[in-house]
Amino acid sequence: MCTTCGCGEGETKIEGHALHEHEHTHADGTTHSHPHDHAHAHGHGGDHDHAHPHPFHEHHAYRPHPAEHDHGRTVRLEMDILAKNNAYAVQNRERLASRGVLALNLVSSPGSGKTTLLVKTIEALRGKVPVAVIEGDQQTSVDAERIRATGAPAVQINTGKGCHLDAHMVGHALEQLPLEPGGVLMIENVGNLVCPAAFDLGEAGKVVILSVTEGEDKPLKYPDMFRAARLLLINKIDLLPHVDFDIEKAIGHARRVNPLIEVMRVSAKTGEGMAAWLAWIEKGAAAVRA
Ligand SMILES: Nc1nc2c(ncn2[C@@H]2O[C@H](COP(=O)(O)OP(=O)(O)OP(=O)(O)O)[C@@H](O)[C@H]2O)c(=O)[nH]1
Ligand SMILES: [Zn+2]
Ligand SMILES: [Zn+2]
Repeated sequence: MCTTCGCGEGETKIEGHALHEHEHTHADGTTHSHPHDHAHAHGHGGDHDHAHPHPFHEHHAYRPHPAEHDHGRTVRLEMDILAKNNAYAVQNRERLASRGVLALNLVSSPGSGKTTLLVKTIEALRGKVPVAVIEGDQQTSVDAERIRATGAPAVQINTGKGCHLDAHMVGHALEQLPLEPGGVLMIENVGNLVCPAAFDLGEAGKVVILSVTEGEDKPLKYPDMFRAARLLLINKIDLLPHVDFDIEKAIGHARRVNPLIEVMRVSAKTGEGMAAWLAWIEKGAAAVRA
């Protein structure tokens, strides 16, 4: 996981502002402010560790090889980070449930077509299901602008060096988004099939997007992600005649790591297969509203 990959917790920005630049209040009423980011527990459960002047990750970023680590310590740090994340995920999930909002976490490699798919999805659901979007990217707000052009509200999270969204960032982004009852929150994660698998954001489900230009062995190479996902969307099927992608083999590989995964074939470009995806979303939103 990312305790060894050098990603930085201290560089997160939401709509251009550092995560803890301002005083803010969490869903459970905890209020705090920090002049700069550091690893801390926010008092949920009482285990503050403000002793760290900078992110855990920075301690590791310049080590030449993970084998130099004390492995017991690495495992403890990972468990600590995930335990804190999971506490925030619980808060996010309660908040979304209380508003009757279905949240989906879209994960994939870079360039699989997530933003294009989101734009087309929002346009198709217009007038039926309100959609709000959290956009995760390392540096730019290009994707959030593409979403806002559809008229849907979007908040951009920039993770800097960070390779995934975590539940704390998503909780703060939620403070800035209108969440309509019966609506859908789409979270476009950072393009990365590794780290986002480990972080529960409080979503109802992860949707993994694999495009036909990527190779059918991805599910075997990144099994954690395909195991964590509820639905596999195979995108860019309009390109199938032009690429060496065995779609049945890809589905077989996905089912080998996750026998329960649902699979849909779509083209965000031509609209082929989109009806099944839209129906799946509407069914999910109705179930949350009920
Ligand atoms: N042929 C084809 N191209 C597609 C399809 N969906 C997306 N694309 C193209 O794929 C490229 C990447 O699409 P994006 O929507 O930006 O992908 P993304 O997953 O949001 O990318 P990152 O946010 O950078 O990870 C663009 O050139 C899209 O036009 C599709 O169904 N068919
Ligand atoms: Zn995108
Ligand atoms: Zn906070």
